[in-house]
This record gives sequence, C-alpha cells and structure tokens, in this order.
Amino acid sequence: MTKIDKIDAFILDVPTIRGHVLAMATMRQQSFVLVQVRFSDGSVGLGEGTSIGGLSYGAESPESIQSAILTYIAPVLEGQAAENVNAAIAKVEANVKGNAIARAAVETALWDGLARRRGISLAELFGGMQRTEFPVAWTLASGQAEMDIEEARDVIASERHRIFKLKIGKRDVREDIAHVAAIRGALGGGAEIRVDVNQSWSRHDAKWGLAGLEELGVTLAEQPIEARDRVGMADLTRASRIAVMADEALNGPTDALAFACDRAADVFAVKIAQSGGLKRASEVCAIANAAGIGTYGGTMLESGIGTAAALHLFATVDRLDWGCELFGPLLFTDEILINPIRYSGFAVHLPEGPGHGAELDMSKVDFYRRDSSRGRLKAIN
Ligand code: MUC
Ligand code: MG
Repeated sequence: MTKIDKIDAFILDVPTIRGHVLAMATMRQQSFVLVQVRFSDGSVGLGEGTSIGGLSYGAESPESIQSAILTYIAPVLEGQAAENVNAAIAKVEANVKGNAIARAAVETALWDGLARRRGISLAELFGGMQRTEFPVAWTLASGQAEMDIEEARDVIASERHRIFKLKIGKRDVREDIAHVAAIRGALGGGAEIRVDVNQSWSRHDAKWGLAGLEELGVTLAEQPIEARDRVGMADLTRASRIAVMADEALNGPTDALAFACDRAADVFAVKIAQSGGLKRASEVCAIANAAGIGTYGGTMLESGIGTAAALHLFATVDRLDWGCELFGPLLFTDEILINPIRYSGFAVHLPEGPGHGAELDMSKVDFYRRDSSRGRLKAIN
C-alpha cells in the first residue's frame, strides 16, 4: 500500500512586474507557499497555498500557511494511506480548523500524486474535462489610469486578454468612478470592464458606486462591501443591474450555501485556496449551479502550480459562466515552471500531462526560496 511519507512546505518570494495596487495593499512581490508530498513508492505530488498582501487580504499569511502545514497537517497525514484522498481530507478537517489555504495546498499535492501514479491528469481523475480553454481576465492595478490603459492596449494587441478587472476602492468612490470612466473611454467597446473593490466601500458608497459603474457599462462588481455583511450584499444584488460577485466572503461550501439561500450574490468567485481545496471548491460550484448563481474561476495570484491545479478543476465543472482570472504566472518577473502555462487567443489553456501537469524549474525554486542562501528578498509584500 502506497503511503504518504513526507510533507514539505517552503516559501518562494518572486517580484511582481509592477506594483499591484489593491485597496488593502500594494504588492511588489508575491510569496508562494509550495508543498511537496513524497510517497512511499517514490512518487511526488505538488501543491500550492498562496495568499495576498501578507495578512491584509485574509486571515492566513505565507508564514502561517507554512507553519500550519509543517506543524499540524503533516503529522496527521504522514504514514497514512496515499490512495484515499477523501479520507485524508476528512482527517485534516477533523484536526485543523480554518486554515483553508494551508489545507488546500496539501490536498492539491495529494490529488496530484494520485493522478500521476495513475498516469492521468487531475481533470481525468475528477471525471473528465468539459473544456480545455478558458476566457481569462487581466487585472489593471498599476494605480495610474494612463499606465493601465497602455497595459490593456498591449495585452489586447497580443490577444491575451480583453476582459479587464479594475482594482478600485483605495480612493474616494467618486475618484474611483472617474478612474474607471477614463479607462472605459480609452479602451472602447471591444473590452469588457469589471471591478473589484476588495470590501472597501460602505453600503452607501456602494449604492452610489454601482449606479455610476452601471452608466459606464461595467458588467460586474466584486466584493463591493465587507465580506461579513451578507445582508448588505443581498440588498445590492437585488438593487443593482450590474452583477454582484462574492469573493472574500466565500470560504467554502457553508458560506456558499448561506449566500445562495440569501441570494446575496449573482456570481461566486470560486478559489480553490479560499474554498479549502479542490473538493470543497467543486462543492461551491455545485451550490452555485443549483442556486442559479454564476461561477467564475478566481485566483489568489498563484504561481503555475496553483494555477494549473485550478484549471484542472474548472475544466471539469458543469459551468464557468464568467470565465476565469487565472493569470497569476503573468504577473511575476520570472517563471518557476519548466513548462509555463499557455495564454493565447484571449484564453488560458489547460496544461497537459499527468497530474496538474505543472513541472517546477528547480534552479528557479532554489533561487527564490526564502530559506536558501540566494533568497534575496524580504518576507513582506
Ligand atoms: C482578488 O481579490 O480577487 C485576484 C486578481 C487580482 O488581481 O487580485 C486577486 C485578488
Ligand atoms: Mg477579489
């Protein structure tokens, strides 16, 4: 019987191509937490658990993710049977509360190992793919409208993206609307514009803001108000013609069910990390589908490992109404895979090969590892 032998987790700090200005933090680098699970038959599985902006986005930091994995998850799983991932998930959930991103990272590596041992892809392991390419949004978040416009024109010209998510919420709501109007006006009708407020508006700001965005033809507003304000989200969903999307509010199927019952969103941003793993993310998708809520493949700005795993899950779900934003690897100055994920024809393509298909470039891993002698960057985003 193949067993889980050893679980390792390490942090890579990789710079972003420009400052990524979000309402709650400006990212100049991203800290990927990579997980490597070694199995008793010599096979290996890879996973990733990555958050955003230290502790400014959510309750888990790169350091807490690594420590939860090494201190609490690894001892529960090491020595256990490798082939029954559902049993491993149950064991971890019984022993580790919260820490969804840490749990997701390990679970991804377990599924990856299982699929690789069987010589099939993750999507095949989950029952087969319904799509192999996905419309992919790009986030405009330089903080300056002129720079955002130039960047958008470049990626449209190279046929990478024509759906744009603008990060707003850092400035006054009226300034936000003016910022969106400038970009909307410059890009014209060929580009679809969505916004992500990352919880920064008050309920009153949101009333004003969504009305202004509607006039500009914006199609979707992500997490306009605080994640914990489900009643406010339901009010906005009812009142607004722009689709309202829940993101930070969704930490797995229990939240998804509450949001579905309260009709507190038109769309769910489904993130494998935030959902607590691929299995729970698929349940979030199922709840959305059953409730008539749209789905969107969200990102925590992961490297190619987390991005590939998410693509494999989203390849298998019944619907992915709003496409995805799985552009993470394009936001960094360097690529850590030897087989980078492909972006072309305004789409991201499902990686091929066994497991999630992503293979690490170990020279890059050594270079960016925080604990390596060459790891040059500081821990804080
Ligand atoms: C978020 O809130 O959705 C996803 C894309 C991006 O630029 O930031 C993330 C986080
Ligand atoms: Mg978001």
